[in-house]
Amino acid sequence: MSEKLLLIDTDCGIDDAQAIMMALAVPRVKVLGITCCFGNASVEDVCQNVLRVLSVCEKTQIPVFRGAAGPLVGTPDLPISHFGTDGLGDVFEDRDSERWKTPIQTEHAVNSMIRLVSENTGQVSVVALGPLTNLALAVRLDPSFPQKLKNLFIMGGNMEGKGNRTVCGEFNFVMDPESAYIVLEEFLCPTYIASWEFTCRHKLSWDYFDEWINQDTAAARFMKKITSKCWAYSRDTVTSKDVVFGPGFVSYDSYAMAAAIDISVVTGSMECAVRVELQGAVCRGMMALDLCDKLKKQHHVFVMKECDIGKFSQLLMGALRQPCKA
Ligand SMILES: [Ca+2]
Repeated sequence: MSEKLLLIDTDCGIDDAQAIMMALAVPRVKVLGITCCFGNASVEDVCQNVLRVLSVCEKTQIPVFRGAAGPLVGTPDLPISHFGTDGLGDVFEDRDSERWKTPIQTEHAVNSMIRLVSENTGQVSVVALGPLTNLALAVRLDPSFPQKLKNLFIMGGNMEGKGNRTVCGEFNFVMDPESAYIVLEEFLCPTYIASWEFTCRHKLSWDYFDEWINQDTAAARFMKKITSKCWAYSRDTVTSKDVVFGPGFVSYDSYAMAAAIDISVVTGSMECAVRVELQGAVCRGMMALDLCDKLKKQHHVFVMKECDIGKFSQLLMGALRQPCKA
């Protein structure tokens, strides 16, 4: 099977770390670079978090680029505490040390995306795991950027109008609705979306989680550590996810990553036009599905609906079997 080229755009919190590890664990996947965006934490923390993940997986040859520090419009709604103030559960004492700052590339994330995709036209899958600010900036700097992609996988948005950050808004889209709008209007490449509801509807059990983090590997010990004090991984915490979908463990970003690695993980999807609401008092940042073609948009996306949970859980289990031999 031929090698898959991935470019990962992330606001590296704990679930991003899980998704990135999933990609690093698959031998036929080559990660060209990881571009960072604000979101779960400041972009500075996000860069450091990615470097920690690469370090534990012994993949520090993969370049890490600093990108957008805030949304296109307005100020970032920080600090976010879903995964701790640093995005990785506030368990490390060497935050901001030179070890985690020095390796960050000097090239800006958006320039690096355009360069890496242009060097591999038609071959790169972009996996977007955070606010879509870097991608929106990329299409503004290079309008041909989307058509140079092989495809685009996004974790974000809604398919049922249910929200986690706001009443109807999913975190990644609500953090920068204008960027989400630009990407879904202007990226005409094949686009696959793992919405918040899709990920929650395919949650895994806490028994799976326990087995997963108790594997005897460096990556599993790392995951056990970063989830140890995080309220989002406490069985006693009731979140909006639990209220709407029932209890369980959801590795949100990993669903978009799994689809990028092996599209057969997605066993059903809705093919339709979508648009992000920018004006609504309640619905700003919500993704609307145009199932009856009212918008008359030519470009349709694939909104994931069904998942092969067996394949998904195997890919996720493998994510923590690292470092693995090349
Ligand atoms: Ca994320």
